[in-house]
Amino acid sequence: SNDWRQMWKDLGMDLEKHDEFLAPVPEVYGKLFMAQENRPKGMGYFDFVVGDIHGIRVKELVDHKANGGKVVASFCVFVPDEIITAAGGVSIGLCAGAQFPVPTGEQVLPRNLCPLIKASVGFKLDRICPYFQVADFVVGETTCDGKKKAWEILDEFIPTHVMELPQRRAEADKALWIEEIRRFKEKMEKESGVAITAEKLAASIKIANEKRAALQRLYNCRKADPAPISGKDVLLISELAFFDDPKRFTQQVNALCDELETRIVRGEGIAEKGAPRILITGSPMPIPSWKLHAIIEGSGAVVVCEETCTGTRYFETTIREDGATLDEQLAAISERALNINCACYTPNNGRIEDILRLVKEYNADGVVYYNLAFCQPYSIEYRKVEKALQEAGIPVIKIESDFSEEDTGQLQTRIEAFLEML
Ligand code: BJ8
Repeated sequence: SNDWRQMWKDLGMDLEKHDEFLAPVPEVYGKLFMAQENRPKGMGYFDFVVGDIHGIRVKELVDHKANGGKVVASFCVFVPDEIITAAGGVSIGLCAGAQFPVPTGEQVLPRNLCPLIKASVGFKLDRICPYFQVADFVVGETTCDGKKKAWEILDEFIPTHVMELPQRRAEADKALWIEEIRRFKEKMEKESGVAITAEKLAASIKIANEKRAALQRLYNCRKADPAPISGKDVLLISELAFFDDPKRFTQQVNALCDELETRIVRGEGIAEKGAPRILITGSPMPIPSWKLHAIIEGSGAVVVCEETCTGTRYFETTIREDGATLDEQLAAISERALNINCACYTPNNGRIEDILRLVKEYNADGVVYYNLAFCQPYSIEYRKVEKALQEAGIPVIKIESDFSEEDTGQLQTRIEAFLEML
């Protein structure tokens, strides 16, 4: 609408490029999402959010800033939202899953680098992401080498605070991370002018935990056969979890779960009963990287779980709510990150245990190991995961890809062959 154009302009966006970027979305979205038969009605809210993806929510953030609040962008589930919210800020997860800004990212980054990093930086340079434009600053982390070094470049374009994330989980690492959490708390207090109290932090921990609980409930629904909702729709919801107002989002996810739980009782599904059930594990799938789900579900299978940061790694680890003092709360927040099994840790055997557990919990027939091109931590970890799955008799296939559509045909052939084997 015209209102949004003025807002985008005020945010310093490149309107022409932005039009070009958004132009194909309605058609792609219509084909992939709206055309699904027997889709849960509760998806209506999420369709609405996507339909106005750069509108109302951005306006809320602009208004939030006009009222003196901060908007903080981040790229990793380790970054503690709770501290941002406790200082009256809004946290936005900005990981990017589109091909469009990748060539621009390549102007300042090497080409043989993870597309997620190139897209993220490309979005800032292209000035086509209003969330990036509205953000006061970015929080980066020392996870993989690619991200760690990209923050130095991104900092040229938007202030970037880097949290040093431990690589292991020994006592020294725990001490480092809690210090980083404290340093971030001080940074947030300085930026916002708001003192973070135990009371405020308790409230924001609760909000974040409720969001995680709603996502867990949604995932639990997928354990039914037939699955009451497609993997695509759940992936979309997980992606929107990083942008939307947390309270409203939680309410909408819970409303959808009410409907799904009724469907389960009635034996209603989005796929046929007995359709092959797939667990995806690996690199994150930020919006709009829907390609793999589209191929798998287009071939008659259903994705029932994602062991990714746009999946279980985002919500399975919650924060203890029994901390009465700030120190106890900060300790609880720091524990959470150390319990997330990201391949950036060494060793990271917890991830293998998670995958084996999730295959059982979700009754998966096979595992698709999704590796973003040039993502080394996940690519290297494949060997161990593959071995554990083979020993457990669970079929697995490794798919290495990016956000472009160039390899769709080839992936389709490989996935179909894999599904036939199950
Ligand atoms: S906790 S997975 S969100 S670091 S895909 S940029 S690892 S080269 S995203 Fe991640 Fe946090 Fe870990 Fe999760 Fe690097 Fe790999 Fe790219 Fe990645």
